[in-house]
Parts: sequence; structure tokens; C-alpha cells
Amino acid sequence: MSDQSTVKTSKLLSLVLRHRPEAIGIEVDPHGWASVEEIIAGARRQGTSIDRESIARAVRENDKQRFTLSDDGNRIRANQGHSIKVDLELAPLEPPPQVFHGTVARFLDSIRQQGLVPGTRQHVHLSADEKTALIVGSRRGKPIVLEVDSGAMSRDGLPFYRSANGVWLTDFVPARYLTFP
Ligand code: HQG
Repeated sequence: MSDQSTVKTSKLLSLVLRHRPEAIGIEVDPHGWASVEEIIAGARRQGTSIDRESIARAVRENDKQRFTLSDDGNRIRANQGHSIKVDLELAPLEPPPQVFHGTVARFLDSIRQQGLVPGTRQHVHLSADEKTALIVGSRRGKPIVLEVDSGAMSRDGLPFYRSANGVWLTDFVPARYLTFP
């Protein structure tokens, strides 16, 4: 179990690596990498004290393995979840025959009409197991799990990717591939 300061560091890393690098005045390169030293300096300017060790711990102990450190430990990137435009250089990969998406009842009408859209993120997030989808949905209320016919999507030429931490990603899921409970 991570302690509170590790969770705080992880939240800061998620914010700046996925959504708002400018919040601490750093830059993320086209492939999502940022300099560890720049993050430390940027956080300090905002009055947050982190160092290489606390960043390494946040990466190591992260419940979802959200981040990757480069081999030399000098750069870091988020494995998924970006709203800023980055190319993670993920190769299309054959998905399992079905994957799952966790959501809540208030989105269902719109999902029936539009399919699953990435919203502010770069991809629609899907999981190979139902349990993970339940956890994702429960962030917003009583969870509802939709089944995605990823096998049919793939046969129809719609590509899937898998992030370094095992999340299945795709650009868009047309409603015809969804099964509603
Ligand atoms: C919904 C967390 C209306 C969708 C999680 C979701 C995940 C629609 C919300 C990762 C819609 C977007 C991503 C449509 C989709 N109309 N609503 N047509 N299509 N939605 O947060 O999948 O902890 O961007 O159902 O564990 O909830 O950050 O996506 O409810 O892996 O690492 O729009 O974020 O990971 O919400 O979560 P999000 P998500 P981290």
C-alpha cells in the first residue's frame, strides 16, 4: 500500500504527464516523455518537494503501473490516459474476443446513440476483465459494464492497442459492437 505522499506524487505526475505539463512549467515531448530533473525543479517552484527517489517510488508502487521511467532514470512518461496529444508508438495488436468498458447509467442514452467516444482523452479505455471495468465505472457512481465485441471490430479493421500497463485502447467504439446489460 502506498503512503499518502507517494499517492500525492503520483497524482502530480498524472496531471503534468497526461493533461497539463504547463501547470509546473515543463514540456512533454511528442512521445510523452518528460525530464525527471525538470519535473523536480517545476514542482519545487510550486512549493512541492519531490526528488528522484520519491518519483521512483511513485512509479514502482503505483497500483496501476501508470508510469514508465527510461532505463537511465532521467525521463518519465505516463502509460495511458493522456488528454494532451502524444504518440506512445503503440503497435496495433489483436485484442481478446471481447473487452469491457465501465460506465454509469446517465451516459447510456448518449452511448447508444454515439457509441463510446474518447471524450477528452486520446483513446477509449477498455479492459480484458469485467472486474477492472466495474472499478473504472464505480469512479462515477453505480457501475454499469458494457461488453465490446472487439473480435468483430478487429475483423472489420478497427485497430486496438495495449498500453504498457495492460489497458486496451481504441479510437472509437461504434454502438453496433456494444452489448448493453
Ligand atoms: C463516457 C482511469 C456519453 C465513458 C480509469 C466514461 C480508466 C460517454 C466517460 C481511465 C460516451 C469518459 C479512463 C458517449 C463514453 N456519451 N458518455 N458517447 N462515450 N462516455 O475518465 O474510461 O486512474 O475519460 O463511459 O481507470 O472512465 O486515470 O474515461 O464514463 O482506465 O489511470 O465518458 O481513467 O485510469 O471518462 O477512464 P474518462 P474512463 P487512471
